[in-house]
Amino acid sequence: MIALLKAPEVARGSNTRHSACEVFIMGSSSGKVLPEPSKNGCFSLINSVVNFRKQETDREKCDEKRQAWLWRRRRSGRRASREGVSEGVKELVHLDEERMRNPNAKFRAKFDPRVTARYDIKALIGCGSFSRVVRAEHRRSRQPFAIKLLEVKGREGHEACQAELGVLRRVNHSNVIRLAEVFETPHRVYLVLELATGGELLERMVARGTFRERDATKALKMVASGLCYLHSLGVIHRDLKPENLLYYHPGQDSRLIITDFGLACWDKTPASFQSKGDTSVSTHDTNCDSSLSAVDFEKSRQSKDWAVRTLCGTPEYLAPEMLAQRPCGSAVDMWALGVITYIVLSGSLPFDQSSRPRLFRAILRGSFSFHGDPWKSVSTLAKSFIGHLLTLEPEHRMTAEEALKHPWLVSMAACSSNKNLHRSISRNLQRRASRASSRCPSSGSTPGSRTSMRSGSWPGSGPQLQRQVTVCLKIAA
Ligand code: PIT
Repeated sequence: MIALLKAPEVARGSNTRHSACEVFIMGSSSGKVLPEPSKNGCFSLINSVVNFRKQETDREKCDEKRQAWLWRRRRSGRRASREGVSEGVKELVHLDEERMRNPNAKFRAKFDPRVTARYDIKALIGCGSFSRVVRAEHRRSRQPFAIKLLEVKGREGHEACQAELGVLRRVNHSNVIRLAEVFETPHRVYLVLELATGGELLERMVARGTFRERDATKALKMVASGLCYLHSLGVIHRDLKPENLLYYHPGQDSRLIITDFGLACWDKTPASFQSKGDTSVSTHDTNCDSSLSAVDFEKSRQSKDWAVRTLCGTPEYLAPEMLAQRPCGSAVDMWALGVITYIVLSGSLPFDQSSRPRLFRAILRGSFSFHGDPWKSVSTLAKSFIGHLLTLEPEHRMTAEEALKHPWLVSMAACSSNKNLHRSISRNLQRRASRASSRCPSSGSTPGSRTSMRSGSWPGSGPQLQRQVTVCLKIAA
């Protein structure tokens, strides 16, 4: 039986969680992209790693002190200007007010001068508790990039960050976010990533006037392609959801990119050893067994409470083997792909119970249905695709390679229904969003959602969309 427990805050770098409701909310990373096309659309892999370990602690501390000093001066300055005090102080106040007028200055200050020497920080495009994503421009080439800033706290934070970096440094595929450069300091890591400006998967679906099965296959083929590549390397994403799928540019022909590797790890299940051989994965230190990261494992070991384990992910997308604490491999991503396909075709979730225990029971039973609108208009082939992904036993679940060979994807739904599903999908998405906001009106999202630009729903994006948040749960076995 699974019980959700309240537990103390667990720091883990980019994915640091805050206790809220019955779960820990993770400051998951990436952000909504403003629709600004890249100038030349090309991406060059710089692949350099800049490490300024030494003097950095001092520099960061110094920066923080300077900020605090400025803040104090601002307050005393305001008082001074009211009381007509010295010109010097007034100048400081002026500088500071300038900073207030320019909100970018606040997050710009978080960037190491060596980063800003190379990149012009343009705007904040995403924000989590311990990470921020900004749009930046390489000063010399004028090429646009996204820079993810990770606040790294303690040894655990470092380990988690290194795991994320380890994955990002290895990947190079058109449907997976590419890392260009890394700047490391003892307390911060700056990931320079390719800039995706085309918006998230559901956001784009809703923005269109039409959406047919063929459109769904186009998107899902790209996701399956990215997954096939990741799984061939032995990488498991573990937090696949529409919010982590970004279009590279706003055009119709844009590729779709898998982002956010904050929970990614290396596959160490026996099946992966058999297919890839020990050597390909043995050099990596992150353990995926029972869906516990090395850090989580260490935490639960230290807590001496072996009956309680931490599980990270987005509840609605968690595979049954994760909940059952069985060994988890790349099949967990395929389950998530099944959930995504279901949403893309209907605007609703296959497992959508209002309480987490009920939700988890439904997932463990694998009980979902194709009832309601618009399932009558959806082809049997599309339902077969979903059915092969939402299969309880991971060994029987379709792999990414098999998904790419499924007739629904291969034919691009040529023999499927040509009905426009857009209206039903938008209506279902909207219904879900308003249900969630009435449950938790302040956040506009599910109870306990993280406060970030990406949580809740997007203002001004037509129908309001509901986001599922990444959480860490303590589960009692
Ligand atoms: C973009 C635009 C954007 C977010 C991102 C990239 C974030 C990417 C990302 C986040 C991660 C990670 C790898 C990539 O591990 O809005 O171009 O946590």
